[in-house]
Amino acid sequence: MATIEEQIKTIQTEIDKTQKNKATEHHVGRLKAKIAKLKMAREKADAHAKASGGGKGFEVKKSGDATVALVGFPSVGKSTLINQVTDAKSETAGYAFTTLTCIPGVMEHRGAKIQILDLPGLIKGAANGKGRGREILNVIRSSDMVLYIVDPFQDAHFRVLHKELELAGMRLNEGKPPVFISRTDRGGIDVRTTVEQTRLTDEQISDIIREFGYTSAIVTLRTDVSADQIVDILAGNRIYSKAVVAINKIDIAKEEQLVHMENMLPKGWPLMRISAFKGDGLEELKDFIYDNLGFMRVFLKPQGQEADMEEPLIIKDTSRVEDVCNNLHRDFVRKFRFGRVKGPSAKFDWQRVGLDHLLKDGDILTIITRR
Ligand SMILES: Nc1nc2c(ncn2[C@@H]2O[C@H](COP(=O)(O)OP(=O)(O)OP(=O)(O)O)[C@@H](O)[C@H]2O)c(=O)[nH]1
Ligand SMILES: [Mg+2]
Repeated sequence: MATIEEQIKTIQTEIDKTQKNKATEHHVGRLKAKIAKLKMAREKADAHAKASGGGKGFEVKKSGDATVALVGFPSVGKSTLINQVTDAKSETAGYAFTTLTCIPGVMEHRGAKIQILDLPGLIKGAANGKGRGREILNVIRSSDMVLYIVDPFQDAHFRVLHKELELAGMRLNEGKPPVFISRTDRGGIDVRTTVEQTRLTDEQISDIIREFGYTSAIVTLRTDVSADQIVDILAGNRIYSKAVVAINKIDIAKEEQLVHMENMLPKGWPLMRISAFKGDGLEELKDFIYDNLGFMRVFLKPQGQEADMEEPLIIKDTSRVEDVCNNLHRDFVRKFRFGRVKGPSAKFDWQRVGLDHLLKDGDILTIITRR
């Protein structure tokens, strides 16, 4: 009997051999569903081994307001970079696999403390465990943002790495597809859709769902669904996170090499050029990281006291007064009477606001509570 690993490999080889087009989408979707199911079984086995004192990962303690993982092939300059922008001291050298574990550093910028994780270089096959790939990918999965570091002389690297992250269940710069599947007791698989389905027939969609062991379910589609999206929803362990790219070593690259590299990257992704070694572009990179994490600063002014303009609260830039309350202490929401805001989100100074008021970067906020 083949091991889970071997079964996954056999199916993956078949997928890789199959030409991807409209006619094969359903077939490939079923194969991917089979892999997703095998991986779910593997995760269960892994969790069991861990609980009984088996494999050691190198998870790190999270700290700060957000965590960013450095992802790149060996020798692209990840450690050189973390040494420049954080307090970490990570070994660097001109040969591959210098870094062997996860090394955290903290970057303080615009009042935020951002944890950056230096990781061993990833290689092809990482998602199947090559070069401690599974441990590295687990750390990446639990970060808030991926910062790809690419070498301008290796134009094929990015695609290889991106594939490994995808195989590890990461969906970068994508939203969760609007597909809802709920198991029912009987009635078969009932597909309901609000938009025209051009890629798969109802029967093909049902086939893929049945691979997961469902015999009856209600499926609601609010998009022209792909086989991959159905598999993603049923696999359940997909991570939809943000990714940005820094092209390193610009000090030794020609303009046309940089442009060529940029053309190889997915359209519309946030992108920057740096030289970690020379220090070029690093202040801009700090802003770039901060901006893409989607933070804002809110200055708190306790009632009857001066506002604290030194240490703002760093929160998601979509936050409301209620989120600030939750961040401070759970009693704040329960005892909340009203807030007062001065700054970009206020119509006038010290506007009175409720829990659902949307805040903006640079606001000063006072929360008035009941005793
Ligand atoms: N010219 C130039 N060299 C760089 C730059 N950044 C890093 N290097 C060099 O590239 C080599 C590899 O750098 P590291 O920082 O060790 O690379 P890494 O990505 O951490 O490598 P692993 O730990 O093996 O995955 C070293 O010799 C660095 O000095 C850069 O911006 N310009
Ligand atoms: Mg390194």
